Amino acid sequence: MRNIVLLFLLLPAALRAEDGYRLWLRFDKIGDPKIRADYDSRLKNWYSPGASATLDIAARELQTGLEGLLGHAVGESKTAGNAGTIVLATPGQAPPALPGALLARLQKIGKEGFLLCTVRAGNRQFLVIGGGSDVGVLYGVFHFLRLLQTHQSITDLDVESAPKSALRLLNHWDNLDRTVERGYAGASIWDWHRLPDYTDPRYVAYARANASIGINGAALTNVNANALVLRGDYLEKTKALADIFRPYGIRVFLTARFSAPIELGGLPTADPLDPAVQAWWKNKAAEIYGLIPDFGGFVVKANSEGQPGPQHYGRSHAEGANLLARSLAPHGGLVIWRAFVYSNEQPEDRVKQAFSEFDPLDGQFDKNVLIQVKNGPLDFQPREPIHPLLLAGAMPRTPAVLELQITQEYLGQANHLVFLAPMWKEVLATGGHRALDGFAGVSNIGSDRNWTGHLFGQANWYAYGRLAWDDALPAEQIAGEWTRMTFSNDPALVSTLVGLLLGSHETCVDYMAPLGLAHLMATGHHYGPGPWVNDLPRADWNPTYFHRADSLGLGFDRTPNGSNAVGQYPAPLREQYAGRHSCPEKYLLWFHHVGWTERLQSGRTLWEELCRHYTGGANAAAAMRQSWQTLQAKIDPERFAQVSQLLDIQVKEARWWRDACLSYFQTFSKLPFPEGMETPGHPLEVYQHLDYPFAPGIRPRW
Ligand code: GCW
Repeated sequence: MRNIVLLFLLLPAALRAEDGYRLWLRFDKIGDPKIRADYDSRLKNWYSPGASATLDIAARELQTGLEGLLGHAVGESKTAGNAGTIVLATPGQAPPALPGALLARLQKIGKEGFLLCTVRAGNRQFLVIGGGSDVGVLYGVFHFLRLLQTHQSITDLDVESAPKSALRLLNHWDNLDRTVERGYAGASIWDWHRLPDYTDPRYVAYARANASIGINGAALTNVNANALVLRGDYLEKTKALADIFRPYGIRVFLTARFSAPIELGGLPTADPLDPAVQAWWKNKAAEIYGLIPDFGGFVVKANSEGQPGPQHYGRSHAEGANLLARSLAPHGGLVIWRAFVYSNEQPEDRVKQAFSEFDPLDGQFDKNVLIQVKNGPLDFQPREPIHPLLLAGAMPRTPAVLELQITQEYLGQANHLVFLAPMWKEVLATGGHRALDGFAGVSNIGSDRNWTGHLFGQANWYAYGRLAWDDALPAEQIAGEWTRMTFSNDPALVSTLVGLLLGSHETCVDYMAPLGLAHLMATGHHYGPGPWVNDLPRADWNPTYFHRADSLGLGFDRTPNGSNAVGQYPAPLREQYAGRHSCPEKYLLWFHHVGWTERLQSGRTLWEELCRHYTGGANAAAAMRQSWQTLQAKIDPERFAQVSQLLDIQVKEARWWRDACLSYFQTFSKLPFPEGMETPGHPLEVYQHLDYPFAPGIRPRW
């Protein structure tokens, strides 16, 4: 047996099965002898000042990371100032060898911040990984290892970094039965049935991966919530997870079902003004904090898509949020209240409803309430303009969390390679957005061996963490880091994959919903095109409500002549979006109804441009596959094959989206395809009758 283990360890990394489980935390021996020799000469051993669970993890990560990358043992040093020692330090546990100026910087850096610094003392040189606290050291270690993994120079290192937002959360839409709403990577990783006694080793791997990119909180359960998770036995299960995550700097949040006092407490009402309801939440909060002293708080979806909420009792969102906030406040907990609300009974344009509902409530929320706002005003579509609640001036007295969707519900799910950092950067780069108090990312993690279903889904998890830490990071840098850590530093591979990643979002927009179109997908599972759907019980669930195709043209008029959704934007965006010619073409049909033969900037008509975008997208998907194929010799067979097969699906489905949407829109435009352009493979009815009853990720029934 021992021989087999030894044999495995001696096998070159390339020959081991590469199933993606290790994510970007791969510490295989650096191939380039020059780079390795340079690191070798500077990194002899490590010193840790003290004992805490977090510092122990940091030291262990540092040691195993270095041993892997350098290919030999790297031991612990009992003293801090020797040449080549990597010194871990916090303000409270700084060894005497640490220069005073460095200590002063550490004291100012904030709990989660870190400092990587080369120190020269006489003719000795050592390296400090300092943190504002123990978890800062852990973040510093992961960042340092990232520098080595990506072959950066560590001569005269001086890197200082601290997160801009205090809340960097994952939101899992995981149900207690282990199904995952909008999950495409297998079952939920939370094995509720066997918790708390059995703790899957994956929980540690999960916490470690998140810590490596600075994620510091997780809401474990679906916002379409089940009250059961607040029952005593489930709280014990949550406690087991919280205990595992704590040393990694991760706090646990739960989703609170507004009607829990009825369902769990047996009360006749969940009215926020009812004293018995208030007492129930107070006791529940005390029970939770008795088990989990650092519990983060509640994430709440209320009065939205059938979820219970304060409006059932004639109360406002503020009254509802404050009910929970007051139960958590004595313990330091937060209420993260989602602004994703819309109602069919409301005749108002759906994209206006969240702003209309929430903006007037500014100033009415308790201090420990934050509003969680999706990046766009509709619903995680392939492209949306920024949500007006995220712009400066909106709700200035209410802290805001930006909600991004990592799981690709509307972007090809786990079948398409779509790198989301460029899309998120579009929102973050919109002029005049407000300061963000936190980030929430709807997770794409599941029980699949490679965590995210599509190997490249890992890039979106990674990018989310990096951007939540520092939203100024360029998408290109993030793509480069991920590629180098996940595959290799081979220059041709890096430039090919970075190019492929950076172009993939625009490609997907082109083949799904170009020029500002949105919500064209099929019903329920949201998989594939369904622009023709117009028979759903709620008007604003129908694609036809959103694209407004008719014999004259295409697009939703949201100017003052139409729904005036532009009126929710401050100047100068308001005027820019309202003007037919000043509106960026990527948002054109979101804000304007444009005639089929009207000319766009290119001089071509809308119909021609639409055909060109859809066709260009389908062609670009084929080009993505081609560029992946050029890398075959540089990538291990397992990962190469998985991605190749999924790219085949993507190419096929890009074509499907193009053909289905263009065939359908042609029934309105009544115009021929531009000269030389291929026509759809099938008549429209064929696309309309495709049916995917078991597509994954559908919302379960309660
Ligand atoms: O994107 C839509 C999804 C729903 C989801 C909802 C929300 C959790 O289709 O599945 O419900 O948004 O964000 O609440």
